[in-house]
Formats: sequence, structure tokens, C-alpha cells
Amino acid sequence: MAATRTFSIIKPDATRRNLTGAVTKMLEDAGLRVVASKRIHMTREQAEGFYAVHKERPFFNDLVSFMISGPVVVQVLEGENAVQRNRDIMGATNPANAEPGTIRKELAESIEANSVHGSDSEENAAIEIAFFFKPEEIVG
Ligand code: RTP
Ligand code: MG
Repeated sequence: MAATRTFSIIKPDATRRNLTGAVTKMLEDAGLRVVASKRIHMTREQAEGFYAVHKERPFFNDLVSFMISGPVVVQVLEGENAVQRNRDIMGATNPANAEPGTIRKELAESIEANSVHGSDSEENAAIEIAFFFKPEEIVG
């Protein structure tokens, strides 16, 4: 099966606790390869744009404020069935419901401060990768 790509964010709760390496190790151990990575501090406009699909949700403003509360690490991950593989290692949105061994169960603080984002489809992965990376910044 050919390698595919997904988009990941190590969220501010994780960078604040110096867990960039711990999260990345769990992604790599799950069979994903980091083919692009950069640490950024999103502007409010960037975060609102990235999460535009959620703008009618009650948690939208809190989510945007959280995502700009500190630096994040945006990454492109490559591997077999990358979108689903990443969702599996991330675990459920609410860490209380996540399976043992997943990033959110082991590392996340709350349903909002849940340490990682991962694309939910290949279509959205392509959109999200293009939101943060130029093609030449991705080295497969
Ligand atoms: P993500 O997009 O970050 O990978 O997470 P997800 O698919 O598991 O969750 P989604 O429903 O897309 O929600 C996006 C992010 O919003 C925050 N959230 N807060 N307070 C709340 O009830 C609530 N629900 C969601 C989380 O940070 C979630 O990852
Ligand atoms: Mg989502």
C-alpha cells in the first residue's frame, strides 16, 4: 500500500509541558514519519481560518484562544493509511474516553487541551497541509 500524508499539530498544552519529543516519538512508534515540521505561534486570524469549519460550535472562541495561547508544532506525517493511523494513535477527543497507550490518554489535560490535532480525512489533510506548508518545505 502506498504511503499517504496527514497533517498534525502539537498543541500549546503539549509544547508548554515540553512534550514535543514525547508526542513525536509516539507518532513515529505508530509508523508515521515526520516529513515536515515547524514551530510557530499562530495569529488569531490564522487559528480562526484553520478552524473555520467549527465557527458555529459553542467551543469555537475558547478553542481559538487556546490555540494561540502558546507555540504549536505543525507537522506533515507520512505513512501507510496515515490519516487513520494518526487518528488511532491520537485517541478520542476527550482524553477521559481515550484508549490506554494513545497520545491523548497518556499526555492530554482536557477535552480542549488535548495535546494534538490530526486531519479527519485525506481531503482535509491536503487542505490543512497547504494551509501551513509550501510544497518545497515537505521532504518525503
Ligand atoms: P482535532 O480536530 O483537534 O484533531 O480533534 P477532534 O477531531 O478529535 O475534535 P473536533 O471535534 O474536530 O474538535 C476540534 C478541537 O476542539 C476542541 N474541543 N473542545 N470544549 C469542548 O467541548 C470541545 N470539543 C472539542 C478540542 O481541542 C478538539 O480537538
Ligand atoms: Mg477535528
